[in-house]
Amino acid sequence: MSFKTVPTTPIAGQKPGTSGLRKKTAIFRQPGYLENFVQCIFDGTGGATGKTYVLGGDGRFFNADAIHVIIRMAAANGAARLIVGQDGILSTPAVSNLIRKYETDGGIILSASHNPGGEDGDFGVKFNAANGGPAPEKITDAIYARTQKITEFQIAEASACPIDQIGQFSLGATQIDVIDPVQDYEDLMRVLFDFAAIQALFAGGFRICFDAMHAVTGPYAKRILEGTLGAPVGSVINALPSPDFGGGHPDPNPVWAHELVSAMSGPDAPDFGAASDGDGDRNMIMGKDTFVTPSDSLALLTAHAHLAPAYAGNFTGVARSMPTSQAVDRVAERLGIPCFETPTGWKFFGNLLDAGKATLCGEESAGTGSNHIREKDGLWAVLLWLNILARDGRNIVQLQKDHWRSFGRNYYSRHDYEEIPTKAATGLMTALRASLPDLAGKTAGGLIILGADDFSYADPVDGSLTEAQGVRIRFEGGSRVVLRLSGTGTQGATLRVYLERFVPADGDHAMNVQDALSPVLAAAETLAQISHHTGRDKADVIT
Ligand code: VG1
Ligand code: CO
Repeated sequence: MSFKTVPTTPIAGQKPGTSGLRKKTAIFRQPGYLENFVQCIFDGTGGATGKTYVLGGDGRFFNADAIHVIIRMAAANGAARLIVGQDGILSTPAVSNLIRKYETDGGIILSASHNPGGEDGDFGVKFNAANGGPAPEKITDAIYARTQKITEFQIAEASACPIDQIGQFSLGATQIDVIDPVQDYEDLMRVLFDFAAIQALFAGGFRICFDAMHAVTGPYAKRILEGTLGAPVGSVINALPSPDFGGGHPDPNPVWAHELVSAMSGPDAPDFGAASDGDGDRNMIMGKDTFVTPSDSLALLTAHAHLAPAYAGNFTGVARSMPTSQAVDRVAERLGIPCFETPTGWKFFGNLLDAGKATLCGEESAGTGSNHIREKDGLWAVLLWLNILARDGRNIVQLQKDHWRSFGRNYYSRHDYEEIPTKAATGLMTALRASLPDLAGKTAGGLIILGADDFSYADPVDGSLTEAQGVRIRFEGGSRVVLRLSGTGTQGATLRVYLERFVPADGDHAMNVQDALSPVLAAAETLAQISHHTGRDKADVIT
């Protein structure tokens, strides 16, 4: 085995987005594409010499090939040790846990998360820092700067590495530990939650349907839900990770997780339904014939987290991404704890969690998590819900109704306009931004505008400023619309329009969600001229 230095030249467009570098799989498979980016991760973080990394991915097409390339590159760059999931499998939250537990220098996650996989799908690489969280902007900026200057990469000439066997091997001076992907994660969950109460819940006949969407959470959910906690065999569906996620779109929302939605409807539906995404960091929660919006889930979890051992008497604050509904703000206010509002993307929660300012965090896109790691965590959210249901005694549908009766309901929906021409999307945002200063006091769609701005975030811990994170327009009565462009797509641009309407505690909580939001959508259309810019008269995906 020998190491070689391969001359290369910069490749345009290797700029990490909301969550790592995401491109079409075919682009990642071009000679040198992955190698360039991985070398820049090492170079942009002070080199790999003597360092330890966690390495794994969500099992999508090209996962195993990429793992082999990265092992050979880490060895050639002088890394001391790699911790690799068996068969190259690790969920994003499992990686975050391993980085923290074994105090490594960081981790590399191969995933394009909720984006479809396969030869014609998407691939991605995320770098997580030593705190277990997604690299903050100053690190991703340094990595990107390197991609524009790179001249060579280092790689070992080695035959296939035995990552299918749990155990240890070495490549040059680098030690590679191939581990069981689930065990350390399960050990952590056991400490956080009242497993005995959840076991008793299942023993009493409680039924769950967990849709792993042919993605990475399958092995985790099978082992923990059906194995340790005693849910009936068959409770976890689509449990085998497949390279193209069974041809589906591993995005846990009512549109893509339709198999779960139909399982949860009708008189014989299970008591609780959940789904997770490609890399296991997101969750979707359902009751019988009921979808719990991620924003409501965050609010409900915050209100009841004290029923889980990890959060009893130990709750300092909560944080949500800006487009996430303001339901959790009301809970935080009543609990007398701070509520932080951050830009979209989990990397912005890291400092708040490290500083002990936030205990729970969440995003409207079905990401929920806590200070137990530095990523959102799909199965964790399911277990927290189960812990709450086991200890509270009410069912999820009743809990949600009671919550609205107490706090009011934030009707909420996201409308996505996908794969629109980039020029049209930026044209819409530019025109909208230009109109903001004059909006206050005007009326749109029958709603009076209280104020409008382009969200910028000053990190309360390190003071870093992140600007132009999306336009928010506030209306009288607590309604709101937010517009921003996605940072995870790989083709054209995706416009996300987030609609929210508040109905007080004594109001009507039983309206059809889209009907309830139609005045807010009308206002968004008037203010942003969506159909004019996009040429579409409605969204492609409504969740
Ligand atoms: C989307 C979501 C965002 C999430 C991000 C990564 O980003 O809106 O809330 O953090 O995906 O999720 P965007 O820029 O497309 O709106 V995933 O599960 O990559 O890890
Ligand atoms: Co994800």
